[in-house]
Amino acid sequence: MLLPISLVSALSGLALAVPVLQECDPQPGESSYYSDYRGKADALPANITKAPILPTTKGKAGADDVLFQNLLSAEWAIYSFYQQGVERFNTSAFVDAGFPNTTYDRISEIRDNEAGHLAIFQAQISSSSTTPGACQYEYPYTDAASYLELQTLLEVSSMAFLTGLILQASLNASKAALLAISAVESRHNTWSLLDIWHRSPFAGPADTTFPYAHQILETTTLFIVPRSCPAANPAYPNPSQKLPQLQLGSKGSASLDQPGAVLQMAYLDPHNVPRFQPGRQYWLVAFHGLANHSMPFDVGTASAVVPEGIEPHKGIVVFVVADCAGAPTARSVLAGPLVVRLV
Ligand SMILES: *[C@@H]1O[C@H](CO)[C@@H](O)[C@H](O)[C@H]1NC(C)=O
Ligand SMILES: *[C@@H]1O[C@H](CO)[C@@H](O)[C@H](O)[C@H]1NC(C)=O
Ligand SMILES: *[C@@H]1O[C@H](CO)[C@@H](O)[C@H](O)[C@H]1NC(C)=O
Ligand SMILES: *[C@@H]1O[C@H](CO)[C@@H](O)[C@H](O)[C@H]1NC(C)=O
Ligand SMILES: CC(=O)N[C@H]1CO[C@H](CO)[C@@H](O)[C@@H]1O
Repeated sequence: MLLPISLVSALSGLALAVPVLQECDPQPGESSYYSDYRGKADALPANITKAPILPTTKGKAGADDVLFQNLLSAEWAIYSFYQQGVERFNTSAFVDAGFPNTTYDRISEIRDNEAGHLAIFQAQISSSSTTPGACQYEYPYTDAASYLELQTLLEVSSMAFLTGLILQASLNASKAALLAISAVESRHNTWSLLDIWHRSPFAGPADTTFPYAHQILETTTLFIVPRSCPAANPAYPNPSQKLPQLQLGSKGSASLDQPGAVLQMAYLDPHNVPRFQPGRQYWLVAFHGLANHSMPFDVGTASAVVPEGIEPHKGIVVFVVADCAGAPTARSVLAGPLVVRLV
């Protein structure tokens, strides 16, 4: 389909607004490189370095430098997930596991898009701040199917932290960049939901917003090989609350569209659990769409009762344990977040 001229010029205007990288590098939005490269080797042009870039000026840090340091550190993990998939699998690996013959090509293209995100985020960090480099990452997939399951979860989770980062951004340009990136992540998960899993690609009228993006980013540190990050990297995430992580307990699959059913949580690390005060009320807070629902949390059994009002089967729910209904501050969160995809 041909686009009307005015829309085409609006789109090329957007592309021109992308900050200038090194002179010879492909520019995201001005080059097909970040969509069309199909090599097995890293999709990083020579000048996009995996190493941290130290500050070259002493001025004041950019208003959103910390935000983009956090996001770039997360992006290294996501990019690496796709690069590992491109290296490990091929077209027949996915076909043999029962997936469409376009799967490997799509994974390669998403890998290229993620390389473009690296370039975009590197360019957003001012020369007065360190640009974080790559660590080594290990993911818990074992075969083509479990790889694609994790792919879907990573993409749907990215919506929840990108909307959270928009709440923290100072510059309007940063907000627009984050929205543009989240629209692309959303297309990635639309593809996998529809083509790979034959599910509805929709998330209801609004995706889920969760205000404490650094808490979701912290869950990605599980994939970092211990002590593999460059020493010069800034702390990640920043801030870091090192919260106990949640998972669904053995009875946790109680569907959220059954008000009154028991929702069972468990702690990922039995040695890192919240310290609850006797006699105090705690809450399991479920963020869904633009709203949140607070359920009294039984600290003894780590369970709560499913509330009314969660739209069944659509999008994601982000659960946290909080010491205050509605988890109104980052400090009120005592465990989580746990991102659950509704199917
Ligand atoms: C995919 O990889 C397998 C195992 O390495 C190999 O046997 C097969 O020929 C490859 N298929 C294609 C289409 O390259
Ligand atoms: C891929 O699969 C589609 C149907 O699912 C088929 O029409 C097409 O020929 C296949 N392409 C290749 C290259 O095998
Ligand atoms: C952001 O946009 C708002 C609304 O257009 C405008 O009032 C404000 O000055 C902008 N802020 C910056 C930092 O450009
Ligand atoms: C959760 O919802 C309550 C009531 O609508 C609201 O006051 C509170 O700010 C919300 N929590 C967050 C973290 O947005
Ligand atoms: C500034 C810089 O390092 N530029 C290099 C970018 O990469 C090309 C080749 O990929 C080199 O020729 C440039 O010198």
